[in-house]
Amino acid sequence: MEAIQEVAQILRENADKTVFVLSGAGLSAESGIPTFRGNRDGLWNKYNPQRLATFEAFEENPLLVWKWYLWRMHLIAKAEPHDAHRALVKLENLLKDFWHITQNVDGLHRRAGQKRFLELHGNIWEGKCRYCETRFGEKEFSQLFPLADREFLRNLSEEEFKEKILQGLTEEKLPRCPTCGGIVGPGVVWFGEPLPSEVLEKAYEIAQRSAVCLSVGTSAVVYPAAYLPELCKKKGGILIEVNPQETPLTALADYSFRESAAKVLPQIVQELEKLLR
Ligand code: BJW
Ligand code: ZN
Repeated sequence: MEAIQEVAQILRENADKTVFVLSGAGLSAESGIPTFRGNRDGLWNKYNPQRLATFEAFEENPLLVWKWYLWRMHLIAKAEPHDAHRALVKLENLLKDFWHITQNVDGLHRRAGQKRFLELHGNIWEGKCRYCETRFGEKEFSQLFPLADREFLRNLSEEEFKEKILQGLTEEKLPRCPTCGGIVGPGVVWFGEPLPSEVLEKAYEIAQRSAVCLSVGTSAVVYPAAYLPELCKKKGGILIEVNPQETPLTALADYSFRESAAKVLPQIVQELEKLLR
């Protein structure tokens, strides 16, 4: 039997148990959103994304960090979910207790219609003051910082973005926290910051009880997220990896698909649908 069919069979056998996907930036790569550790866009290739995603970088140069985030927000605002996002929504509908645990902050899973998801690293459309811990929901944050409004960014052409944001943004225009006056940053989790505790606890609990874990489009080097598939495997679960590149999880995986998410996930779901018919 082909590996795709075997995996579909495994999902069918476990359709009444808990199954989760751990996803990373590779899931949204085919929507045109760059990964963290892959090829970089020319504009930003002199900066290491891993160094920009820290509070130290933000304290040192909030304008640079905000320009990088707004550049990504502009891409995300224009991006559309693709077949792999939609395949994960179908899995949620076909399986009894399916969870999509994502490291992605782009929200494309939600836009595709996913309901049972956990965002380990936060949400790029929200705001967070690191000086007093005040959090701002998307709506509230776009009022505080209209340049970060999703609709505004979606309607901005490349040229307008360069003019208004890359050239026109100054430190004085950055959002200030109404409580403490500090510069508010994006509502994501940077290196050295704790993950939201309720979300992480729920993710551990799901990983421990899951019969199957699919790791999709993540380099699996950032912890504690990368621990979730390991934990599932340790507890006797089956591990399936979808990634064009090898990762530290490959050696642990029962099945490894060296292909893109948009190619493999719809095939697995199609086979599963046949089995469940
Ligand atoms: C495709 C594809 C296609 C391409 N289809 N696939 C234990 C051991 C060692 C270190 C640590 C540890 N525990 C904690 C740490 C420290 C640190 C860490 O993990 N460091 C390692 C890098 C060494 N972790 C943390 O700091 C975390 N916090 C923490 O642990 O806090 C503890 C604490 C407690 C109490 C008080 C204080 C602290 C926080 C981690 C936060 C990570 N944040 C970022 C930025 C988010 C915001 C933003 O988006 O800007 O999250 S960094 C970045 O990496 C982002 C991602 O979510 C994350 C993971 O990357 P991901 O998604 O895997 O992307 P890539 O680019 O790495 O991989 C893409 C993959 O896709 C590749 O493999 C491609 O091949 C593949 N691909 N196209 C399928 N079409
Ligand atoms: Zn504050």
